[in-house]
Amino acid sequence: MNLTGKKIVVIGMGKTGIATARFLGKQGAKVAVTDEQPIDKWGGEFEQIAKEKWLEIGSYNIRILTGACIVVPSPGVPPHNVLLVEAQKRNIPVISEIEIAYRFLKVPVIAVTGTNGKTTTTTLLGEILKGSGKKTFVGGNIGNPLIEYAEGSQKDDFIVAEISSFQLQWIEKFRPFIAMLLNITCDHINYHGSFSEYRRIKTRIFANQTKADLAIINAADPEQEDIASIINARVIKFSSKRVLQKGIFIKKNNIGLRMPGKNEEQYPLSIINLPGLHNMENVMAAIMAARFCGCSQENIIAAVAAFRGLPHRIEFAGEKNSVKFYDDSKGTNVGSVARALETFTQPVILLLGGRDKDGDFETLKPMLAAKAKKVILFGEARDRIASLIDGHTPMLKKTKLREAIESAYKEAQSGDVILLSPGCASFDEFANYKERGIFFKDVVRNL
Ligand code: UMA
Repeated sequence: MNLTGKKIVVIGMGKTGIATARFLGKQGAKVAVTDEQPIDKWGGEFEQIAKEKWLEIGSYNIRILTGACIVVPSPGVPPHNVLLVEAQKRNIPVISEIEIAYRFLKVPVIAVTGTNGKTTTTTLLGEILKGSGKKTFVGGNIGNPLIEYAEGSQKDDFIVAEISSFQLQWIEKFRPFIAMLLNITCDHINYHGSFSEYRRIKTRIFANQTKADLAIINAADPEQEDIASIINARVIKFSSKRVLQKGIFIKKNNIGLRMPGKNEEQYPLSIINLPGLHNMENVMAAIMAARFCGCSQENIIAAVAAFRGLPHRIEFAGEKNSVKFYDDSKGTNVGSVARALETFTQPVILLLGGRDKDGDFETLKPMLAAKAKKVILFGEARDRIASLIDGHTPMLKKTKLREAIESAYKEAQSGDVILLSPGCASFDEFANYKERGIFFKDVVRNL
């Protein structure tokens, strides 16, 4: 990809936009950058490129597209954004940061996507590969853009990349040699426009794979039932629900891995230190990819057993008067709330709310009836959620998360679980889900 002298417009000056602009500038492109926010709100790293000769700071207006050869939107810029719509009208190619990075990568890419479990699976797979003596870079949507890696010396054996639907929206040739789709449930509807579009974009992770590549899919996910037929790569399935003739699955107290012509391998479930069936699925997907990369069963078992999970994902956050608190602040969609509820056998008081992403909360009703003793709704989304889940489960509404936690504790009895699994974004009250989770733990500590 020769970028010398070309005008490339980068929209959004957060982590991705700044790293992309820097990379393109180094490649000899003329980079025009813009953002809907005033310049003093742009990412702190912008200072490092602010005075470069190749950089032009443009207004957030279609005028910036004049003479552009390519437009690179940051992941958070939705497809209906005026600049993107206009660029397409003018036939200016719109491509994502991962696409540009891919064109310059020399290290094989393993890509992990799914509505939930991406970060856990990406991190675990990275740990297994590293524990097996393979030099590995872990990046992508997890927090460090792939384009930053493309800029460096690229000395690793593998890249494990967490990939979001936002990043897949504008790929062309992006072709991971292993791609996995963990699950698809309703999320990001306000960005993609509909669930079917979101689902279509998720499956693009397999779009450029060939028979030389591997696609790992979830046999227990109803949204993936007909997916194998559109994949060119070799397909291997994982299942938490049934034993497979070929693939990886749960069988009694073990994970079984069965491949044609090979003895069945067994990995005891007791080595997994993460809660819930969904995490067993994440572990199975990671094991499958690791075996394909040549990791031994012994090294895989050691790495899985050492992995303690990540913060804010059904994380135990303390106990007061025999009431247990769990922080699932990363549970920002309805599917993840269902998965979190599923993991508990005790009565749950659920804290649900924040900034709505047009979630299909009505689908939670059977799960709430089975698992939740009470729902405390909070934040901007509280009224909409209340109207969608109205029924058997008692509800309370509070404005802020602090009040919600305090009232949950007042309502709780010994043996109950108080679970923050908000099913919404945090931006009505917090900078991000991490800040919300830390706040939750702080309030719990001081109850
Ligand atoms: N902006 C615009 N116009 C818009 C939207 C945003 O100009 O229409 C500007 C904002 O004013 C801001 C900048 O774009 O200055 C932010 O860009 P961004 O939202 O794409 O954020 P980045 O800092 O580049 O972070 C992105 C991912 N963010 C999103 O996908 C929203 C990060 O994932 C990712 O870690 C990072 O790239 C590195 O790859 C976060 C995320 O929430 C964690 N991801 C979603 C998820 O996991 O569910 C997909």
